[in-house]
Amino acid sequence: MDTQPPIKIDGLINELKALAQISEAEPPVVTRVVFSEADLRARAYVKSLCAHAGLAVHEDAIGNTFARWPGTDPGLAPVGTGSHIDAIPNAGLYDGCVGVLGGLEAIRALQRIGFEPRRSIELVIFTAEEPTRFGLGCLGSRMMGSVLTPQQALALRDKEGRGLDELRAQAGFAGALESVALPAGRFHQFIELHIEQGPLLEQEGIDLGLVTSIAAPASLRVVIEGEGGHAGGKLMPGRKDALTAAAELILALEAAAKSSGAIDTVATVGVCEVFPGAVNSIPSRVRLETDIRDTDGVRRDSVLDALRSACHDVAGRRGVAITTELVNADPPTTCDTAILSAMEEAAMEAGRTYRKMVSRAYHDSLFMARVAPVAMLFIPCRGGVSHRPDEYAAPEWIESGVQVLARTLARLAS
Ligand code: HGY
Ligand code: MN
Ligand code: MN
Repeated sequence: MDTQPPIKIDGLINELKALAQISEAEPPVVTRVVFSEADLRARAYVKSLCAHAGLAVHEDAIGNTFARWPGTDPGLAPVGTGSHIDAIPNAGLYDGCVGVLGGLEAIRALQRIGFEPRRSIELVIFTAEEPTRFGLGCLGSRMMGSVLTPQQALALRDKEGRGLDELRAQAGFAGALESVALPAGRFHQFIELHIEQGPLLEQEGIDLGLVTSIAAPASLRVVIEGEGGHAGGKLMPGRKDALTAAAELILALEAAAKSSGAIDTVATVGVCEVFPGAVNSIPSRVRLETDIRDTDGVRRDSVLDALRSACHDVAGRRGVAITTELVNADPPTTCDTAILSAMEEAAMEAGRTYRKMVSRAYHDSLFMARVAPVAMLFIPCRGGVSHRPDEYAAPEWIESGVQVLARTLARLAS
């Protein structure tokens, strides 16, 4: 492509900032949990931008949103791009949103130079990429990829006990859940622009990451039932403290990840719910939500097994009851070489530096890979920081990513 698609980076930054103002928390903190009032306002804002760009917008039965730029050959499967706009509590403004608003800007830049795609180009905004509401990430793309059935989705509950049906109806989404699953071939290819959520690109001074594989995420729910009691009256011998038992499990999980033999193995306990949660009452029940990932599925599963055996060991030694529930254990995905080549050519054409790399975070592309060839394009984020309000991507990083995304989309859609 000899004409440089003109990226209006100032306008894009303003849109990202405007989107960030739509939050359940005080700006600059972004919190936007799926189906919340803020989520719905954010969706309305992004859909208005898509409509203003002349895209045909529609939503599926759980709010996955599709904004299509019709191609000259409507009979061909479209090329997709996009990401998510929901945000975990205490998040920043770039995670997901760069892929949605950056994808829109890539389309607008191609429109500005009069490019006419043969294949339609479709921007996708996935519902519930974050696990905050239901404890399971990528709800929308899992259902699109038929990784999560409607029955499994209907069984999910948030901490108030509300289910998908109730919440999606309140949000104004209707239709059979079966209709969310995409038929094979619905998309020709799919590419997602995202911040790296790691430090490598910035450290190495490289403009772009061409993602070759996406790590395999798993989540194990652990519930420890001990015996409560008075913090003063109950002496230490014979206690069945659920929280000290949980503490042993948390450290065992950390040790298992650190001793896996690979730097790619990570494990986190992000949720620790203590009951009754009174300072002078011995914890009788603890719920742990654990997050275990690796680029290698077998290694990841060995850490899951180490945690399960630690549960068995601690239960026996401490006389507590421990139950585990596997929330998800997804395989890693390998990105498509044809899309990677198109991205590489586009980066060279745009004069940007790049490197191949893995994605340690999971993304909707992990599940879109079930129905189409996928790849991801990373831009740096300052200090590798993400899932924090100080998450930051410099305008020149974003511009470089959108520029190469636009060129890649033009290649794939020609
Ligand atoms: O947790 C993740 O990897 C993603 O940011 N939801
Ligand atoms: Mn995230
Ligand atoms: Mn994300």
